[in-house]
Amino acid sequence: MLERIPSIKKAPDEEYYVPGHRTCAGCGPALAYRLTAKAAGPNTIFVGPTGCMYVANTSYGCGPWRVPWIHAQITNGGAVASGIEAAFKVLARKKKYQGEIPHVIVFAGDGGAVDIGLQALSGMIYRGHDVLFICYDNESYANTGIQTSPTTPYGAWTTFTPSGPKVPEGKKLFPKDNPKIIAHGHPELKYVATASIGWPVDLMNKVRKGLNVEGPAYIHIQAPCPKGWQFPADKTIEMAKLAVETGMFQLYEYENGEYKLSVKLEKRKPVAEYLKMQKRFAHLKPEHIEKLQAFVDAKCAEVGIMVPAVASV
Ligand SMILES: Cc1ncc(C[n+]2csc(CCOP(=O)(O)OP(=O)(O)O)c2C)c(N)n1
Ligand code: SF4
Repeated sequence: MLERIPSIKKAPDEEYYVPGHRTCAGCGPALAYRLTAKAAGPNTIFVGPTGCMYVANTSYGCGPWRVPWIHAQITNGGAVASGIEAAFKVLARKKKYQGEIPHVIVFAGDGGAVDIGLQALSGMIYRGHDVLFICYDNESYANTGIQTSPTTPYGAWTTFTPSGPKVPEGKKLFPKDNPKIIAHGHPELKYVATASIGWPVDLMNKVRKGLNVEGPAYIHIQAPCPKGWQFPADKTIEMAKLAVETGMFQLYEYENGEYKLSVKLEKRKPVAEYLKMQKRFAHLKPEHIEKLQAFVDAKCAEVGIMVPAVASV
């Protein structure tokens, strides 16, 4: 049983994701990995589907994990983790393995969780494997040079959604809401939460809760990407906080059919305050921003964030 972490002061000192990796300066997903590894501790196996948190961390021929890690295809993180979990179970049953059963954690990008990897994720949860599946959401296919994924926001520039005369907003589609897709229709699922690197203690506690349940858990972590979103490397945490404060990303746990909000907002900031900090939204016109604001208002209402968006002066 992993204990609740009451504060930053009481957070474990030990690092299981150590210095030395070719991630960008200010990389949000790298911080998400560090916090996840810290919360999970030594008895852990990581599964890394292809993406920045595989390629950037292991370039070249090395890796920053103090615990076992295995590469998976971007298509099959959930299936590889299922196999590892099943192998430990059967070896223990046959008395060929006597140690403690390790935590198995998939650390997948949004492509590897929400798009190309969704089928294997759903299958893993359906079969009830005791695995924590984490999506680190940097809102694009980043490692391949920033292409649109289903979590890329409406209106965001990517190399697959450039703004032009025919499509002035860049990306026309609104994002897929994976925590809610996973939360429904999977009877074996034990825990769903969203988290943000802007709230590290909350994030680590959700990781621990997800590992403590017996059965599958899914945590969707928003992790800003300075390269893809085009903001300065020292603004990553500010961006993570603004995402939550504007309601662009909602922080909650979903258990027994109910949303429990993790952060109490007195008011929301308008999405425009978030968009103007990132060059990926620089081409947006007022009508696009209005459309995005209406979408965010509806998303917030869905989970019970009822406070209005009020401009800060
Ligand atoms: C089956 C398959 N299709 C495409 C690729 C090419 N590819 C390598 S990394 C990557 C991007 C992964 O995106 P995501 O999962 O969001 O992680 P990120 O790079 O953003 O961290 C892609 C498409 C691949 N490796 N395998
Ligand atoms: S492109 Fe984004 S996710 Fe990838 S290493 Fe750089 S900051 Fe991190």
